[in-house]
Formats: sequence, C-alpha cells, structure tokens
Amino acid sequence: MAGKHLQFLDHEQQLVAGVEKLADEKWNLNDWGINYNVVAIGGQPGSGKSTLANALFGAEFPVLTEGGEQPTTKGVWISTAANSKTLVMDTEIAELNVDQSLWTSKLSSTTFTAATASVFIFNVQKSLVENDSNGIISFLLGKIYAAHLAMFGQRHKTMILFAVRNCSDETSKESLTSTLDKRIKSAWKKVKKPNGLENSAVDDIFDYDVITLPSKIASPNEFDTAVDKLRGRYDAIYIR
Ligand SMILES: Nc1nc2c(ncn2[C@@H]2O[C@H](COP(=O)(O)OP(=O)(O)OP(=O)(O)O)[C@@H](O)[C@H]2O)c(=O)[nH]1
Ligand SMILES: [Mg+2]
Repeated sequence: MAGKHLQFLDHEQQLVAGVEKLADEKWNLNDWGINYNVVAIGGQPGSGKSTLANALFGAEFPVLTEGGEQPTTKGVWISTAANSKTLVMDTEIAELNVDQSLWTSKLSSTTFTAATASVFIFNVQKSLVENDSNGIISFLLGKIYAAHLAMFGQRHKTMILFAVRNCSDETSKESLTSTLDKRIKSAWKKVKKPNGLENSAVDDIFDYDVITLPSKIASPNEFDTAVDKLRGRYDAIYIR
C-alpha cells in the first residue's frame, strides 16, 4: 500500500471516518509494542513543516506545490517513519489574524500534539526569530506549555527542537539561541501553573535545543546534509 501517511482529523477537526482501520492495515503497530516515539512538527503556515518532516523521517505528507492552495496540511496527519519506530504528526495551524474561533480550534491540535510528543519540532523562519513583533513564538509556546501542564504536569518531558529555516553561513546560531531562550523563559513566566507546580521551572518539563537549516531551495545539498546530521542525532538519542 503506497504511502504511510494518513489524515486523522480533517480541516474541521473531525475524526476521518475509517482511519483507525486504515492505520491498522498500513502500520502494523501491534508489532511495535510500547517501544516507539512520537514526534510532532508545528509552526507558521507555509514555513516548510511538511517538507522537513518528509526529509527527516521519509514521510510523504502533502507539500505545497507551485500555484497550490495554502494551507496544504489540513487537520492532523500522522505517518510512520521510514527507518525507525516513530510516529510523526503534522498539523495544520491557522494564522494569528484569522477569525479567533478558527484560530483557537486549529491551534488546539498543534498544542495537543506538541504536548503529547517526545519531540516537538518548532519549525520557524529565521526572519521570524529575528523580528517577531506580534509575539507569535511566545504566544505559541504559552499555548503549548498550558496544554502540557494541564495534561501531564511534570509526568512527561517534551524536547522542543527549534528548526530555524533558511539560514546561511553568516547566520549566528548563538544569537538565534539567545533570542529563543528569552522567548522560552518569558512565555514560561506568563503561563498559569496548576496547584503544586507554581514554582516549577521550564526545564523541569521541557528540554530545548536549536538547529539551523539552510534553504532547501537555494542550497539543496547543504539542506540534505543538515537533515542527515539531525536524523543521526535523533536516532542516537531516541532509537534504542
Ligand atoms: N525558501 C524555502 N522554501 C522552502 C523550504 N522548504 C520548503 N519550501 C517551500 O515552501 C513551500 C511550503 O512548504 P510545505 O512543506 O508545504 O510547508 P508547510 O509548513 O507544511 O505548509 P502548510 O501545511 O500549508 O502550513 C513549498 O513550496 C516548499 O517547496 C526551504 O527550506 N526554503
Ligand atoms: Mg504542511
């Protein structure tokens, strides 16, 4: 059966009819037992999320083609990875300036998958890290923290991996990391903590790391090399 990717929730956040049976047929999860990882990817619309998930995990999520309609990813898609016991979740997210109710419902699927995953890849354009006048990064982080605290408290730790896209040789990783570090801490300060966790620190619940990726369009070979390196790191940590 071609392709291991399946749409679980449609663009109205409804479970796609018959998807559980299809997943059984395509994935054979019974063979996995409980020894597998869950990775989610999220971030701005059109920021290259599905492209990165496909390159890293050999998934085949739909990607925006020239003249195509955005957003390409509707609802929530899940795929098995090609070479490891990993489930990869790719979610739709709305723009900040759309109708508030739509934003909230679509945001829920990203925050839910992000909180549940062992690794959340926060895909972000370098330009947004450098100039985030609307506070999109902190906003998203705040929502992810709140979902995580509500569901798991300190019982589960998520690695937030910032994948900063369209970087060049001149990009200073130190400067991006320092900016993101500030966002991580300020969003944590603002989030309402449940009883008993009032004094918890962000790194009790989240690990975080920053990787820079060259443009897949302008520097395809460098992009592939960086993705191979990232996959190697992922495998070394998460694949036992
Ligand atoms: N400049 C540049 N473009 C890229 C890169 N990676 C992907 N793209 C292009 O960006 C467009 C969007 O890529 P997708 O992977 O569909 O992005 P997405 O974030 O999944 O998009 P939605 O699901 O619609 O939110 C496509 O035309 C890709 O070819 C990159 O590293 N640099
Ligand atoms: Mg997509």
